[in-house]
Amino acid sequence: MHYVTSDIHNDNVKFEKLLERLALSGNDCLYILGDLFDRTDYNPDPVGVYFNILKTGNKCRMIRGNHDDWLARYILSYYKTPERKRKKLAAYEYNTFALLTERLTSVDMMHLAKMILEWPVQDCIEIDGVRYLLAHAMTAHPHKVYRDDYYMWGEGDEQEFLKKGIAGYISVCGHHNKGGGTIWKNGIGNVYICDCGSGDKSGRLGCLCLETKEEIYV
Ligand SMILES: [Mn+2]
Repeated sequence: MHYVTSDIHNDNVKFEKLLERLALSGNDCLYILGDLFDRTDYNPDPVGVYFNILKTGNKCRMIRGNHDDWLARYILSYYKTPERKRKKLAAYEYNTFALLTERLTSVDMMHLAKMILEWPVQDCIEIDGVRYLLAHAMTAHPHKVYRDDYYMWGEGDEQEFLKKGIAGYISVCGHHNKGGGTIWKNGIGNVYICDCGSGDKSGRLGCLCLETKEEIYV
């Protein structure tokens, strides 16, 4: 089976619960549509999230979100700055960077940053003859190429996208908790928004099975 989740936002407790629930085996695959990091201020565990994606190997496929991109670029700029000058750098906006440096070496930090920047901003897959576009905030037709921010931030006409999607494809995104804790779907069933507010105390981590359209929440 192919599953999609998004916007974990440092909540490794929910992420582990989801991995236990899915018990990925054989050819199963979980697509994580970005924003694995930042935001959560209750039990934030970015190291746990990172180790879990390493542990699952190619069973988890990541798409880059705006928060992941920020974090990776901050890490790169931090370690490229000579040690004596680092104190002068503006602090990272979220507690993720500080929490990571408590447990990871500079080599691990650079590995994480480079790994994040290799995550694509859009993926196109076909399952049982149905084509899917996966991106953090907004998808685009594969023949069109936009800059990364389009996919990570949703720089296009959002209302038009949510209403019509991309013809010939089912688009699955995250970025906004549009369904208020439930996976949102548009009227013609070709756009799904999976962000269910993980990272907020009252939020959930939502997961959609692409074959069955079953919705799983933890
Ligand atoms: Mn986002």
